[in-house]
Amino acid sequence: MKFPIRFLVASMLAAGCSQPQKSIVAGDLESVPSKFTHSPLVKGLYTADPSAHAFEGNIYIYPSHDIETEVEEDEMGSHFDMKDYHVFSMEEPGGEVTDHGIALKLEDVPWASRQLWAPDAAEKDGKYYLYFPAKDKADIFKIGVAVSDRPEGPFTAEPEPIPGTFSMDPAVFPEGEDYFLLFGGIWGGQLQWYDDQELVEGRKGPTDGIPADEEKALMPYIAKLDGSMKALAEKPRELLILDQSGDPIKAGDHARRFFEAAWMHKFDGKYYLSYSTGDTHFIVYATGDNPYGPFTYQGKVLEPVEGWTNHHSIVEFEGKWYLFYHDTELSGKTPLRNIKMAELTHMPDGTIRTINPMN
Ligand code: FUB
Repeated sequence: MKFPIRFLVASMLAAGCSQPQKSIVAGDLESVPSKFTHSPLVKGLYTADPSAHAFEGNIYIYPSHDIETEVEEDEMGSHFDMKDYHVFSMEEPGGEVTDHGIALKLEDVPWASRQLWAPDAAEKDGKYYLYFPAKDKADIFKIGVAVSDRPEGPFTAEPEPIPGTFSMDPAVFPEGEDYFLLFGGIWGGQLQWYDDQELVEGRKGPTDGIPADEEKALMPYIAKLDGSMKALAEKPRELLILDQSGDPIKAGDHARRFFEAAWMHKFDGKYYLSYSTGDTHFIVYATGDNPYGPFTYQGKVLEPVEGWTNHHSIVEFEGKWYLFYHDTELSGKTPLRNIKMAELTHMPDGTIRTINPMN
């Protein structure tokens, strides 16, 4: 039996995460039993770290663009050697995914040397801002911004990174007139090389500067953007994540501590901070009463995917909530990922129903 792709993907999304489902790779017409709960959204190139937004009545997705590379794999993630961004859109969940082509290239970012990692985007007064991490000429991650009149770009990069930013994985949380930039990530993300937001000389590896197991874990950062959207309005503040007893999550608590991929959304008056736990491969979340926190750990959003990294976004579209994430279904290789989406459920008590990416 053959169905149009649109119908099959829409049915799978509507079925939620608790039902065993068939996975259809976009572009195939046959229904193929699969160990994966959801299907890749894009097949023609490798995509990862999907930051999704509802812009102009459509869903726009801002992912990393994974490529094959000769760069040797190391613990700092050098093999994630991305050189440009593509922007994708869909009119509705389960609809056709449009690749809008190259939105920004490494060679067009004057201050950057390598590794265009996970980006995000925001809209203000009809202009679109792409926030992206890259290593500068000294091989230190900074966060840049590029501007366009269209959500899909092309984007023009500012000549310098955003002053006061460091590390990687930017995500923008808009609330009314305010736009908050979240960022940070340990190991390859270099956050552990900073004390009090100052780079400490001599720290080089993935664990140099990581606190001892019984100490407070490193946390992501947040800062309000100023009216230009190209600069911070304030010094970044640490987003404190507490356990249920009110103690900061400890560095040795690898199943709950912050690793990378911070994302914020608001539901029913509560702020949700979700993030990847890195080497334990979960997407987890904590809730708080305002964007600056503190946040209290609540549970898992997503179980481990196939592939080492786990990175997501959460977006509301036409009254429903969606999780965007990636795995390595198409390649079987950690640095060659593909983006996916799933419907996300907030339970009546405010908890999030955990999604399992594997059947
Ligand atoms: O895609 C490169 C890096 O891998 C991202 O910045 C991290 O979040 C991880 O997904």
